[in-house]
Amino acid sequence: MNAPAEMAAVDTHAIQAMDSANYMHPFTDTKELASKGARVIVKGEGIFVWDSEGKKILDGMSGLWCVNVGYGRTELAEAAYKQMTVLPYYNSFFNTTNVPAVELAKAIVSVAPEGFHHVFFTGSGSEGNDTIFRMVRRYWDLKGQPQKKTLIARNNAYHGSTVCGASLGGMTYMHAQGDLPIPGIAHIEQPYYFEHGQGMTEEAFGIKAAGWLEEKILAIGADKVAAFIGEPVQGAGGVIIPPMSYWPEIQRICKKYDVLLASDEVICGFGRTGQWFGCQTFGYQPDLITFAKGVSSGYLPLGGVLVGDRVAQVLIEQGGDFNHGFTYSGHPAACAVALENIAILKRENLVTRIRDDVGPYFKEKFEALTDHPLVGIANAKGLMGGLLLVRNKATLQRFGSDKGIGMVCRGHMFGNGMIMRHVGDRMIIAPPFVITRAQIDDMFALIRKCLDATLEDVKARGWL
Ligand code: PXG
Repeated sequence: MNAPAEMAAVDTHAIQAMDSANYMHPFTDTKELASKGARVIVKGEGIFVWDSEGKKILDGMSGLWCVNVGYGRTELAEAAYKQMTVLPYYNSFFNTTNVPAVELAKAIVSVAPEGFHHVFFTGSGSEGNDTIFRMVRRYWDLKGQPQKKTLIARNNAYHGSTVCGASLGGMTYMHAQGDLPIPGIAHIEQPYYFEHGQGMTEEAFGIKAAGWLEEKILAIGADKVAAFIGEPVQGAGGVIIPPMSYWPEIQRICKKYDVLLASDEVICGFGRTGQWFGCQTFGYQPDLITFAKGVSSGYLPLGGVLVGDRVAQVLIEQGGDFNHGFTYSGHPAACAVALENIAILKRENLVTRIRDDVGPYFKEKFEALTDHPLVGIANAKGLMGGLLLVRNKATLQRFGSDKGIGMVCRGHMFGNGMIMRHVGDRMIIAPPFVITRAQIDDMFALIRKCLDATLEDVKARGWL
């Protein structure tokens, strides 16, 4: 596919100059970026994007884990257009509602796991997790146990970038800026088999890692713990796929100590793991589910919380006002787009296709990358995967954080027209759901070429 004909000509240098003059990017060293100039993405179609120089790039990250139905979906543009011409915005405060929000809540409930009948809308995943933080505390207040306040999360988790989201998250480099986490949040170690489970079976490690939750609950006191929150698969943390024994054991522990269980499905929700929700793939029944990204395939910003019956009943029956919400909660245009997005997922069987067809095919190819000299471990679930770049395959010796091996590899990926993100010495991938088997073949040929280029580079640097 060549660059689509209608792509407008863009003056890259002019845009870069304006970019560095006025635009502060997220998670970016603005001074450094200004010295290099930002990459300008101008167009997307299917699984590809194009930059302003006309370079075609296979988007192995679906934007930022969100453009699941692929780029260039006119159905979604039309849904937004139609809704905006009728009612672009109205709020859901003060006893009002709007049609797309109502219809979307029903559509989300229709694909949700059993026991979920209510949806709270936000504008993003971070706001979704802020909502969970406030909602679980409200729940325990209403239950007459206001001292049950602490939320337990995990190291290397990502739950967003608001004060609460960053605090729930376990990214130490985020905590380091601005005295986070806020009080009332505790962390346990992540279920990363490679780092913490060597010498054990994966199954035994899953039980052990879940046991860290029990230890933490006992250390804090079960009467003070409100909830545990975790991503089914940690995405931004490097696609850390827990052993299958992990989540059911977490569930057992939460039940035992009467701790609410929240599943942050901002990445896993709406099909990424081959089921509508990651908790279905990993066999647990949370009380609350955060969603965002894939609900609208990122075409418009939208997030929220699926509120399980246990929590909803208390909030609704006894709660009165829940003093929480956002200007854009239930935004009509965003909801109209999400509604059409869910219709596409259903119409094209995209979730089942991940479970039965492209998912297993992708997994086989991804895990086969371990035959490459640089790849120590590679694991995939659904349409997401993570691999570890190593210096020595036999011993799984790592390069060391000073080397920045992931950055080097990412550079070769981009140089060759492939987007795979790095997290430390892990390379991660989450392509759009619409990827075909033939495109998967092409993608892995490209990835292998990039890994070869990385290997040559690493040798030239004398790192081996
Ligand atoms: N929870 C999870 C599990 C996420 O992955 C959020 C919450 C926050 O969502 P918002 O919409 O507030 O950004 C996320 C977002 C990365 C990366 O580098 C991942 C996210 C965001 C930015 C970068 O992988 N995930």
